[in-house]
Amino acid sequence: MRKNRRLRWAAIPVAATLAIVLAGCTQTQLNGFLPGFEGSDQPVTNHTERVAGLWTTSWIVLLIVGIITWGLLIWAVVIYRRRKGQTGLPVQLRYNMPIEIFYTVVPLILVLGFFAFTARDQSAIEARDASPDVKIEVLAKQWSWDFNYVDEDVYSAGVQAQDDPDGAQGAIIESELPVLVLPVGASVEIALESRDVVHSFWVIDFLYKKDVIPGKTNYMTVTPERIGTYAGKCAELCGEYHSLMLFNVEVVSQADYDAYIESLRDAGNEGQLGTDYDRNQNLPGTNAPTIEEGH
Ligand SMILES: [Cu+2]
Repeated sequence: MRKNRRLRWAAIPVAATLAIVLAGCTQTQLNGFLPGFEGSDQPVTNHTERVAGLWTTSWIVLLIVGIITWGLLIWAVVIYRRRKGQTGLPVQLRYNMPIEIFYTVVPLILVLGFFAFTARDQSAIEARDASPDVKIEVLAKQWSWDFNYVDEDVYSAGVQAQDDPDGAQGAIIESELPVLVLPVGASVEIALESRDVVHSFWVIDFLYKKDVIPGKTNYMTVTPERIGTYAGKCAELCGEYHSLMLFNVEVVSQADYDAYIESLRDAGNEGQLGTDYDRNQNLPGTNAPTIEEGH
């Protein structure tokens, strides 16, 4: 009883300190220093809070394990160090059943816990929407991106980042990067395809990347929730100009999205970019020569 009351009194300063410390934290710090949380309480996509939650919680658990382990290590090193005048081996300890069970069971629980939470979050993030509001087809190529707006039947074709001759060394002309425009609040399904080698579609602030593999279609399902421009890049070394394989994702209002689609139509970008420009024309099931034809 007395102990309980003391604990309760102790909880007040602890909670107050915690509140003050956390209140001083920026959104970025609270979310484990992941990008995309600065400047707004609105999450960038419907998945970013889930990703940040898994990341931050894992870090906290692992840091506690780390502090306990480092503490015990340093304690053992200091207490059991060789003193002046000591000779020979110290007392050798072995077959301590309780300790051995402890250091087998605790890591097992940790690994199973991390696995369970990761599997839970991954299945939520990877769940496909049966009827997405917007369907996009992304075609990766050495060294840029083409975007098909499937329902609207328009496209935009990209080129690799262009050097800015007036800028600093390594500067690029931002306005000439390929742009994927998405309406805010809409459930988007992005089909990822490659024209040549393996690439990886990475929108940094979406906290998500996925490999783009020739001959295979990967899917990304996401609802962008904050209007803004988000940098994207290829995250799989794909050749000489991999570093120039940049793009931007612009999340805009529905009206701005409709206007953008119209502008593509006005520019003559009607229809869909197909496999015609694929460098790989010999994938299984396409026009690879068979033995009968080739002999
Ligand atoms: Cu690439």
